[in-house]
Amino acid sequence: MWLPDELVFEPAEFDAGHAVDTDGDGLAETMVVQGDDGLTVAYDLDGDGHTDYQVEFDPTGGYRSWELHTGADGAAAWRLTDRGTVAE
Ligand SMILES: [Ca+2]
Ligand SMILES: [Ca+2]
Repeated sequence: MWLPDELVFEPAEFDAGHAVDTDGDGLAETMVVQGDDGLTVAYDLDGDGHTDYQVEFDPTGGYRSWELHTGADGAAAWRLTDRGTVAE
């Protein structure tokens, strides 16, 4: 069962020009965006140029992680995989 806010999730537009290669495989897969409402870390894990995993941090230390999930019918949808508070 999916919560309504999962259905309206809009991932960050992945920009390889501003991404970094954190695992050294030659593909820049991690992009960090500092916004007015917090920090967003977007990942293009399969290298297709589009975000498929994203973690959002709000100014109060809360976070949510989202994953692009492809179902058995091939349809892709975002779902919330974790949420919580970063330990201080
Ligand atoms: Ca990489
Ligand atoms: Ca991708």
